[in-house]
Amino acid sequence: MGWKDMRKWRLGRVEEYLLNRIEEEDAIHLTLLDPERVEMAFAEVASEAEKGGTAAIMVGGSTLASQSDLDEVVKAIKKAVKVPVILFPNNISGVSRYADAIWFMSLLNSSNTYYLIDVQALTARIIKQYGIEPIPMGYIIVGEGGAAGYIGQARPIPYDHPEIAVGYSLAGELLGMHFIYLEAGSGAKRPVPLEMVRMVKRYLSIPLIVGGGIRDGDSARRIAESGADVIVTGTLVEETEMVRERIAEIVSQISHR
Ligand code: 1GP
Repeated sequence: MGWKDMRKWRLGRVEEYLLNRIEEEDAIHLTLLDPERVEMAFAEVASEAEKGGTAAIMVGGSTLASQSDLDEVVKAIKKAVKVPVILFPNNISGVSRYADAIWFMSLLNSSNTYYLIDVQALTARIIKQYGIEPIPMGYIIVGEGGAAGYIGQARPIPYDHPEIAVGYSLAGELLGMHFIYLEAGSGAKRPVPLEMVRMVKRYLSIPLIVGGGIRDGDSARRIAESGADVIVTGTLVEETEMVRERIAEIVSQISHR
């Protein structure tokens, strides 16, 4: 595609789908599966999450090193669900040709240019070649930050400084990103504070994703009411046998409010 065609450029299929669902349902839920949890029955968990009402399956993990393991997991999930499978890459190993889309993300508050732009430069060409739909996203780590904060060499934004989160979120929007993701880190003891979600939402004109440490419908609802358009949970499905019910509980609390 030459630059002249760019004027006719439209949103990709998966992005369009996500925006439609947000519009129709107020807030949506995405399920994150980490291919490194080898004991997990990925296809079954994804299918149960879909039945519970999750809008898409995200696949990725902070320490994922094997692209071939990722391929197998993505293929298995693709066979089991109709909702899109979106990559959530941690590094060059986080790209699989079998996925529908990829969060083409930059860790905006990393202190290392590798996570800001270099890993994107290393993977951009194959993403285009494979025809995986890229969804540009600004990723911002707050509070504890978990493994993502540690590996990504982030300078996590303190919970009591929402104004800093506003600055990074808006910088992402003005740089042309389509989504902003406030991440407390997988398994965080405290999710992103409501005041931070509220303040970012007040200024932001693009959809806001919030994840990290969200375990139940109540906390998901409070975060959605504060302004999150997308709620991501990961650990939840690793800790329960009742994937469908637990996801359905969250979805019922955040959608059609
Ligand atoms: C991590 O935000 C996601 O990237 C999900 O976090 O595992 O705590 O649900 P949890």
